Amino acid sequence: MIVFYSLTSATPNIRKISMMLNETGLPYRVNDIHGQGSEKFTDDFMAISPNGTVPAILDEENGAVLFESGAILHYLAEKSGSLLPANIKDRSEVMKWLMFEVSNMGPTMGEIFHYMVQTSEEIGDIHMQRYKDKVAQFCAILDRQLNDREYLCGEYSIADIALYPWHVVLEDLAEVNLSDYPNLNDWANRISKRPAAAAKFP
Ligand SMILES: N[C@@H](CCC(=O)N[C@@H](CS)C(=O)NCC(=O)O)C(=O)O
Repeated sequence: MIVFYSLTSATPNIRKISMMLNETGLPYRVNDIHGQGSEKFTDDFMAISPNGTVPAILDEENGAVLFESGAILHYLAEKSGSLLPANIKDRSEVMKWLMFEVSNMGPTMGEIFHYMVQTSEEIGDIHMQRYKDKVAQFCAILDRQLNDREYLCGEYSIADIALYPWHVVLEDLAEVNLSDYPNLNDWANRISKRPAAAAKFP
């Protein structure tokens, strides 16, 4: 059984893992760590996730402990034998786009989310505009990648799962004009029809 450390509110990083668990059908149970801030920095949780972030997982079958959504997606793909190609060239392609998402879209949208939703601290317009410009740049790159593909790497994979929950909030948080990115929109519509994407959290 996989123990899925999560929060009651389904943030995009958390949704990536609930989507993946639902896609693979791996048995899991949710351990809700009850909110943000000091509450979740217990010794037990910090031993699981030293950066104090969710999502995190524990695989009770073999004792594997993972934090960082990209590493968790990779682990669940390996464990289930799905959504990651066996061939090294195709597999590297998926890992490349997964890394692109977790080191660019995730952190930049995370900053926007923090300043717009989680804190009343003011951030100067120049900083917020920089984040929004970066998100627009990522959208343009992704839209080009999807020009002649149904999914980021051809077949549906963990690279798509890492991106989809951010796409859902692009317009509201980063004021992205979704109609500027038609390939990205078609891609999101395709994924939205998958039962695992439509399922209520978790
Ligand atoms: N790079 C991490 C980011 C995880 C992250 O920022 N999680 C948020 C919730 S979506 C969190 O736990 N924030 C609380 C904090 O940073 O203290 C990942 O991809 O898993």
